Amino acid sequence: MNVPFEQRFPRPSVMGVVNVTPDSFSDGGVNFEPADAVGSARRMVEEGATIVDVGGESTRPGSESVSLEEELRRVVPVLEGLRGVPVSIDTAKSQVAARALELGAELVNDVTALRADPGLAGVVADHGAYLCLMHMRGKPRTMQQDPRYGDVVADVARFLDERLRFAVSQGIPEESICLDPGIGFGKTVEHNFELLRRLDELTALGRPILVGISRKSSLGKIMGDPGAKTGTTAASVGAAVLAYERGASVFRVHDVREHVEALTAAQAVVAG
Ligand code: HH2
Repeated sequence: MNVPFEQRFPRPSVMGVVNVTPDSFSDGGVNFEPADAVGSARRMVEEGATIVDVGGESTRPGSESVSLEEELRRVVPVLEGLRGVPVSIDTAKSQVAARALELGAELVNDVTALRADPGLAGVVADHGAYLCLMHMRGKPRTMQQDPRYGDVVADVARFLDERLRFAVSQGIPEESICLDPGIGFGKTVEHNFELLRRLDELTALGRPILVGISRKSSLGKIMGDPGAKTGTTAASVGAAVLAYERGASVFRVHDVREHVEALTAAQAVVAG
């Protein structure tokens, strides 16, 4: 039995992003070679990341899914090179998650919140892994086509609560689970910032909240470029600090050192 999520990942914890993909929205190709990915991940841990999130499939708006064989081909050499390093696997596929957990990963980050692969919940439960359940409206290929909600925060909260109950019903201990509003996954700029502004309504669900806004296009769009595909590091850090103040626990980021420094300062202000 693991220690509870909040003990393993105390507020604030930083999760470094390692995309082993040719096409991720902000760092596609940078870590496509296993040696580059392993080097980046190790540097992130030296810079203060609590864990690194290794993913072999881009979920950016408009992206197509990759095959099981291709996803394994991308991530397995990286996971082999990261033995002894704290790793999360960013996948919706049970076979990728199982291989990663065998190779030492401790957390499964599923952007579909256990809706894509009926075998994934069992794999997480059997391995006693930590789990991140994320909200997404629709699928990456079409999710940014006119997203609408009644009340985005209430809708996301209801969804996450339902997925949390489902995960627990599948034998995954509630103490092992964190929740994520899924910034940019079927949401407008306004939706994304409203979710962060009213984050207290998500922390009220009783589980730690993970936020991934790092470099996302909403941060570029509010700078006046409606066609922005990415945001800057400074904008990412600013949003992360305020999300921390509103109760977020884990920050999924590309620029680890900057976030660790800013969140350490924020913690000194907030917690003394
Ligand atoms: N965002 C991305 C991917 N995985 N997982 C969680 N839990 N939360 C997120 O916000 C999140 C995520 C998208 O960012 P990135 O991995 O940098 O891009 P891409 O999907 O293009 O690889």
